[in-house]
Amino acid sequence: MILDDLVESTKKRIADEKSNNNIQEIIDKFLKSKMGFIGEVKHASPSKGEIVKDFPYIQIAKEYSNAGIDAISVLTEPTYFQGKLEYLSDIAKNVDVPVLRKDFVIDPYMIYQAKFAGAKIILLIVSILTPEKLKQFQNLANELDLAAIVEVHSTEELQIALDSGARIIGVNNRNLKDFTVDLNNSLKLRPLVPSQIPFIAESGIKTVEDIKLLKAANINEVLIGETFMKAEDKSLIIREFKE
Ligand code: IGP
Repeated sequence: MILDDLVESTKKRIADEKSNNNIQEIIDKFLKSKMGFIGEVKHASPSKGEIVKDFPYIQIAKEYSNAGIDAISVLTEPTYFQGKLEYLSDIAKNVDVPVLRKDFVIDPYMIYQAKFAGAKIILLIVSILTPEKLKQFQNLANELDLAAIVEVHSTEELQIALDSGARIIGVNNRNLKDFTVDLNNSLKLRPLVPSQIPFIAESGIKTVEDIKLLKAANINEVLIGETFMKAEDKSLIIREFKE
């Protein structure tokens, strides 16, 4: 029967689209990096307003990619960050490195959207989700073969993240309530994360000294937005930070 055949071939087609061992590849890449970089494509932010006037986002993503970074984070939140999902889909089509949907994921729909737009990674922020939703969203991400960075800001949130089965941890050095930034937040939480879980330090990273400090603390990846966005020559600053 043609219909049976169609169901079988559709099953296979969808299974192939959903999964290609992406999560494990990303985890392995992050663990191997000592230390790697995630560059962020961000037009504006609530703490800084408009960060750059010109926003040739595909060009910026290509510069990051050519400079050998491990992933590209793309803000898709429109109101405070002037982001768009379209930026992400355009970038994903134009670079080979994995793209992260940076947004305030509160609905499973946003995870399907990310997958469909070509993202390989999503961000899940512990402080805006219940522990149940956090688990549910990670299950969905696992099913779609999307890596999830679970973002925390405190020891308590880190515990919730680890209990929920997080496979990648991001520590935000910026307090999302008052926007203060403290790199010590990453240094303090680093020893509490098992070594098989990639540890990403996020926000407020500006200087070679910052990089040295985080590298010495055994951090796998740093996520940098503003400093890279403002740099005239992105390959130069990334080279300096890599040394
Ligand atoms: C980048 P910075 O200070 O380098 O521009 O920060 C990134 O960490 C920051 O944009 C960020 C963020 C978030 C934005 C971290 N977590 C959650 C929106 C939502």
